[in-house]
Amino acid sequence: MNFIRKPEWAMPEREATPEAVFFDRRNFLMGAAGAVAVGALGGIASAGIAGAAEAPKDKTLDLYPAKRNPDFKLDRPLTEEQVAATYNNFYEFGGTKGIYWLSKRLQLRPWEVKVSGLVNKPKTYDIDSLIRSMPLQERLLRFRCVEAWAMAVPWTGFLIRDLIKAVEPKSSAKYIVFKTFYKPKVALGQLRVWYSWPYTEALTIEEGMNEMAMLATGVYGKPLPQQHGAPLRLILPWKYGFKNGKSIVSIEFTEKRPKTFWERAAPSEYGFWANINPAFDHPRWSQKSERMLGTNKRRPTQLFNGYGKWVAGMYPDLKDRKYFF
Ligand SMILES: Nc1nc2c(c(=O)[nH]1)N[C@H]1C(S)=C(S)[C@@H](COP(=O)(O)O)O[C@H]1N2
Ligand SMILES: [Mo]
Repeated sequence: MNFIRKPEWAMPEREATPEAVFFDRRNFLMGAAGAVAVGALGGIASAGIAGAAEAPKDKTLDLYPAKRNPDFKLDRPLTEEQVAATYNNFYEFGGTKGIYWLSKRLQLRPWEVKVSGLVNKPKTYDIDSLIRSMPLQERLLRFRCVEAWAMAVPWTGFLIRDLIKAVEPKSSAKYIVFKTFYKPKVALGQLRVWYSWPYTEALTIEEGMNEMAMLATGVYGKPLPQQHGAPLRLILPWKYGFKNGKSIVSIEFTEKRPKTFWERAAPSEYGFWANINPAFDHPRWSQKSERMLGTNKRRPTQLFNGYGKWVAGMYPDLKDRKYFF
């Protein structure tokens, strides 16, 4: 149910980032004092810390760096790895950009991805076998958040279409719904009850079959770090960043279009399609230009982030606002 709609920007900082108030970084991750503080909040101390000795290893390391696809040339320098890795949106871990250290609490193995719904071959994949069964490639791509910051990043991953083909959707399937993990003892942002966890994003099957639609497993020639949505996240570079759901555990084929996370949180500001278009401003700011992370250089926003050649044909009316927020 969606009866509490309280966007992040409407909250005092104290509510928006409870974890930052209760814990300092070192104590939270490592120290006994941190464990006591966490325990006081109610049993959270039992949550696993990433890197614990018993955690199984990533069995895909030999796949990186993957072969670069030369079709995707950038018109701007790559964003520095450290810059991209320390300025993130990942509300599961808090409402600020500096959550990379909190995200390290997420254990990446074992990890399963359940593919279900209207398909002939539903399957729950172990993440390592899933990644090993798909052809990986690297693409240098522009990435644009709806908040008007942007970056240019080398993502490694596979085409969603290769997974779609493997599970054989039934003709009644119209949408693909992607869900992030739900582990509020690890991701304390998920204790904020006014959001509809787990983070949910979705595409039409046609969008999922598009050449530009990827599931990323790596970045900068290595497996994804937690803050970028390890071990599996969407990369849809013609859409605003919030469509690029992170740390996916479920992929479901449905007939009905779901309500996505940001559509539920603020439906007048964030829609289902979320294609990038400088001609349609966000209700609270302009989308005409974007700020590159690292350099702060401003660049004009491009229709479909410059990927119209691949994706424009999927949207019948480029004058209709519904496709562009
Ligand atoms: N599960 C989940 N996925 C998410 C988000 C989130 O808060 N939770 N934020 C989105 C937004 S708004 C953006 S801009 C991108 C940021 O990706 P990055 O941190 O890898 O740059 O992740 C998207 N995917
Ligand atoms: Mo975003």
